[in-house]
Amino acid sequence: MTEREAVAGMLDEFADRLEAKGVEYKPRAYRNAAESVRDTSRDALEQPKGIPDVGDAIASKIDEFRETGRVEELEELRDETPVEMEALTRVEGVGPKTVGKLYDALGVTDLDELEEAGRDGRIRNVTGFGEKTEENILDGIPFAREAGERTPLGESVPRARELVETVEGVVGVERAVAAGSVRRRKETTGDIDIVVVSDDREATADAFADRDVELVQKGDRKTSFRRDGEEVDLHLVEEDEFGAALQYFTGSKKHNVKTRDVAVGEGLKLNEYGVWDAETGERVAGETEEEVYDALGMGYIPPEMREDRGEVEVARDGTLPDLVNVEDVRGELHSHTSRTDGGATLERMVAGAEEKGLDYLAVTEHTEALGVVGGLSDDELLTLADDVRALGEDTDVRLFSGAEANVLKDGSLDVSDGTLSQLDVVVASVHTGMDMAKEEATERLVSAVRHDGVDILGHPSGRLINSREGYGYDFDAVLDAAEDEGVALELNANPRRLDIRDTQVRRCVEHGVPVAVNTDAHAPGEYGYVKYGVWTARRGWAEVEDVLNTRTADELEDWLDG
Ligand code: DGT
Ligand code: CA
Ligand code: CA
Ligand code: ZN
Repeated sequence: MTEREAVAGMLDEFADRLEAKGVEYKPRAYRNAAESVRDTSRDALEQPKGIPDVGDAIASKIDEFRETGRVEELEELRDETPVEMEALTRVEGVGPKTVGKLYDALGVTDLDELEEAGRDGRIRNVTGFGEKTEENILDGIPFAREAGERTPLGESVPRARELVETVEGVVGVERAVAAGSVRRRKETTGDIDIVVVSDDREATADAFADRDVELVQKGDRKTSFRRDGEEVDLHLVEEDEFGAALQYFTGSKKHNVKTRDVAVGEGLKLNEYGVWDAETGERVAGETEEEVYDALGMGYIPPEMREDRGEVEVARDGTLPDLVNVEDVRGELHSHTSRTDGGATLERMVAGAEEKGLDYLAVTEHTEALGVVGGLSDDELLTLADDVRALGEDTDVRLFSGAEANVLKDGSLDVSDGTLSQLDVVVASVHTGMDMAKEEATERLVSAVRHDGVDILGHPSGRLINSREGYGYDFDAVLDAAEDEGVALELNANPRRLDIRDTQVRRCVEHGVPVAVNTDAHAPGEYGYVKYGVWTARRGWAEVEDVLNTRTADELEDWLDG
């Protein structure tokens, strides 16, 4: 965890615990501060008062946290309401307020006690709860339990990067590379695997045993420890084994089984140390991954594809796709500003896009039905569009006006056709009334896609990784409609969403339905989410032409007009 994440996590916990006590306004302030801290530069923490949304009170808590590793007032809040906040709020429909109420009424502190209270029918008797709520809570517990065991990629990637840097500084270490599911960019990861080349494996392992970590296992081939509740496996190898080890520990297990079968078929032996001729015992590869795949008669398979979903077969045929890269994405088609729930003004969002080197940016604000975030009326949307056009005169970024229209329960949109026709980019998304049956959800999404004004269907499933399962829907029906209508499906790149998911990208690629890799940025720092989207697109075998926003601004304009 970076220091910024740790500080932001502390502020979020503060917000949750204040909210659980029924405190008003303050939680919002802590949450805004947490968002700003995530968005700021590393050095800004030295002077927290200079960070947007951080006032005196919050600044002094940040100082206290950085000096002592704890915050007294937060400790008091934890003592007062000794609940496992993080675990409990993972249950769909259970927020900090609910946690506070259930603790006060029933003394519920963790998932087991929550389940027991539900089974005993005690939740329905708490004021403000009922039988239906109790049932929903019970339904959500298994998902919440499972979610606790895996870390979202958005957290494990920065963590792995930081760990690799640390490992590189340990005695004997010549090289360290993250492997496993982190390297394959799977949406959630179980633990972090790092392949470490060391010229003194014992000294390297010893050095870790001496560190301030919870050691799980120490050996000269593998050393494991826990840090911040997460397990890290260091796989210690020799320089000439590096490629074979990286290939093996990147996995997936199923991919490895497949590659080993291929090796056997070729009269070879493959393991984490290298590739050998099965008959003569002569070593034929091992130093690099490329060499390993080459020895097996395959082109280099990108880590994101290694899931045994046909990649070994196409690699043998020489027909591996040429996957899209982060640098191929030219622009952003889904963004927000402080006119609704964004954290930055339109001007700052545009300046941020320019700094990021984007060729184009669509400003797609929330619309009226999203009352909670102050969604814009038709008139306000048109004013925004005028402002966007005016700003466009003074910037190198091609600006597109737009909206993220709400798909209402009956599948209609909360913006008039006349208004939509005056906007360049229309994303349609479901934000409310998500408690619906599969057929209902499918019909709702299909009608949105069939709407004349819509260009992109936003975060189709509504899921939030590890916290909301999302409504189920018939993906193929939506895909067919999108194909008919020439509508793109969004791959929301926010690492909390990654929606559509990798396997659905693959279906889009097969059907020629364009995928829009959108960050849904609510602050300039979030343009950086694009990498998570591109990685997920790569897991779905997407090439440059499969991703809508790899097009030039002119090409995109043609697509929008077509
Ligand atoms: P995770 O940690 O659950 O997100 O998933 P992975 O893929 O990182 O799995 P992990 O950490 O258990 O092991 C890392 C890699 O090591 C895995 O992707 C493939 C390789 N590996 C581990 N155990 C086995 C095994 O029993 N057979 C084979 N063929 N490979 C294995
Ligand atoms: Ca792993
Ligand atoms: Ca592992
Ligand atoms: Zn949005």
